[in-house]
Amino acid sequence: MPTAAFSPPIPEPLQCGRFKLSFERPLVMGILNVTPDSFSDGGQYAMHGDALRQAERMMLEGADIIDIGGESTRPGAPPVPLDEELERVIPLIEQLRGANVPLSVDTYKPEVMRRALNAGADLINDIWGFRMPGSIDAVRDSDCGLCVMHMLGEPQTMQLGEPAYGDVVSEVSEFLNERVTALRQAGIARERISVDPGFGFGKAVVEHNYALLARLADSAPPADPPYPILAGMSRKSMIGAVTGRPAAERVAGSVAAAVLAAERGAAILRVHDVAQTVDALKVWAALRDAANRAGPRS
Ligand code: 9MG
Repeated sequence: MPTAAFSPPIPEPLQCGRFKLSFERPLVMGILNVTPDSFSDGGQYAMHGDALRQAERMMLEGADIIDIGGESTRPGAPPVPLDEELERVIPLIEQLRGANVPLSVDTYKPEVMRRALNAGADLINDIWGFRMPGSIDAVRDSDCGLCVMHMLGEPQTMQLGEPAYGDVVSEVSEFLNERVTALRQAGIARERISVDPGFGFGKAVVEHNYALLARLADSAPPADPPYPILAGMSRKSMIGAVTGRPAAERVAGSVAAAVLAAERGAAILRVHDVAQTVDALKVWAALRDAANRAGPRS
């Protein structure tokens, strides 16, 4: 029996504001939390100067996208008022706009989306999957990329009870399909849309998150060519649960998860530890390319 060549299908390029992102190799999105209560940065980058230095470091380390967030999404984190979020995020977009890197903004608030796009953001990363009233309108008339994420419940309460699914993978896929259909019906081009199963957002820590990782491609809407999948597992509880380590010591586990997601078709990996993830993905891509050159083994 010949062994299949090692090649998850490559999605079409993603239209992303000033950029068109190709996925011949998985891209690395560096996390820039501009929040005093960030779950893994502990607020040390809350100052804009620190955040800028952190962004510059991630770019030097090979980040393909910078994801700027002004409100923590960790379970139980309190919502941030609109003005506060704008003050955290907009000056950073303005200052980073000159760098040749796509700028993503992690927000679900339509007003933040509008202001971020006016300031020069290239991608809107919405953990609410563009369900907030006005959010689709806020992005419709630009050419920004969108990341549509699955979440069960909301950040304040999502991990309080035991999240329940029949089959988590098919339910996430159905949800993302419904959201993508709503975006397409609103006139948003297919080439602007990426999808995300939302690791840690209303999922049982081990059972659901690892089922989604195991069948990552099936968690996306059925589509040919596939929508690019973004996977964010970096330093999350699903890594801590199996390694027994606190957030600051989850680098190796997070890098392993990123590689395993790339192998299962992830196009973008959202990570804290850019340098380590970039290196690991280079090794993975070299193996993939060698396996593909060799063709099927008999
Ligand atoms: C903001 N944020 C935190 N975790 C995330 C994840 O897994 N995916 C996306 N798209 N955004 C996330």
